[in-house]
Amino acid sequence: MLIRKPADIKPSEITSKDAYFSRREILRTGVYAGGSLLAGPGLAATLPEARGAKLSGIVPSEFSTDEEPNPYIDITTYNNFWEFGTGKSDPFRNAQDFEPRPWSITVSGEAEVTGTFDLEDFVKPHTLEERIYRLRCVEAWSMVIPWVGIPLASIIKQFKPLSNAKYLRFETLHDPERMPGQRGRSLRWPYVEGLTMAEAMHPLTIFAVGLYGEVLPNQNGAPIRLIVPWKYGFKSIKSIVNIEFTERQPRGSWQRAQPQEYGFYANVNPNVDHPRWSQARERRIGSAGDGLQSIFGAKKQETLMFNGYGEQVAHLYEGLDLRKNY
Ligand SMILES: Nc1nc2c(c(=O)[nH]1)N[C@H]1C(S)=C(S)[C@@H](COP(=O)(O)O)O[C@H]1N2
Ligand SMILES: [Mo]
Repeated sequence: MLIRKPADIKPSEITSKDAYFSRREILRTGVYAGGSLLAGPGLAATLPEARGAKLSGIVPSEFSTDEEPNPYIDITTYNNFWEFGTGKSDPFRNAQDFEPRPWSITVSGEAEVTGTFDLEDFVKPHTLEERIYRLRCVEAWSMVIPWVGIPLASIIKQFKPLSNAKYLRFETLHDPERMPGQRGRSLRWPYVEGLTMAEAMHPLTIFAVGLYGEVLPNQNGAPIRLIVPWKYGFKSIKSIVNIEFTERQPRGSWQRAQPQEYGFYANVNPNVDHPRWSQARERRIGSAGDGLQSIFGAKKQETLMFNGYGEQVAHLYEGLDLRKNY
């Protein structure tokens, strides 16, 4: 597929959600009514290499929100990915030449099974699911994104973590030749993030490999990234090459850069302000109805505790002071 620049995207594509969602209905009935179309659990996930290639065998998820997803153009042109620049339109512009293949992932640390795996082998034993999630950035904007991914729990189980594996630590690719933002010192590279094992095993946590039913675009973290929908967006680390099972709490890149502002947990919490701004409300990108990612016109809405996923995740933090553990 040709690289899509905003000028090449037809207005019909920008509002092509109708077409997209009727395709989803087909998927849905294919899975649940047709039954035999998909093999169900154990269906081998395949990841085509071509940009924008359609993913097949996607199963819908009970965890999807029924809110209207942002258009493809918002999700793929308004990004945060400092490896490709610090501006919101930099990743779209600077990640086009990035070649996310071949790709391998190294699993190390406190687990029975460790080693380096080709991406294809890493995802193959799993079933692809569509997960429509809210993404709430710490900078008080949000979007609704139809990811395609794999529950992280099913990936983790394959590696048989040992009982002293208390956390997972993730690293993004470090390759300044391929990631121009890494030639400067905007952050310490590689980008690092971490989760507790309970957070990583939670059914809402996924590794995303696609969006809108297609292979993940480079600017969104190709070929594989974390999605933790109840946490601020910075926890959802992109373009992962290393996964470590560890006993010690990992320190994330933002936590290291600004520990007074960014903590390990980073749960979305409207009651705990960032030292420099309120977290009580957020702007839904594009919601002003005037087309492209206008953060300025976007309507403000209340931010929900745990980004609206409290019923599913609040128990993970019982007894924890969320003011101290921000
Ligand atoms: N490696 C890496 N991962 C990253 C970032 C980054 O700069 N580098 N930015 C984070 C932040 S702050 C957000 S809000 C989300 C944005 O994801 P999106 O661009 O797909 O919407 O990615 C997160 N993952
Ligand atoms: Mo963010």
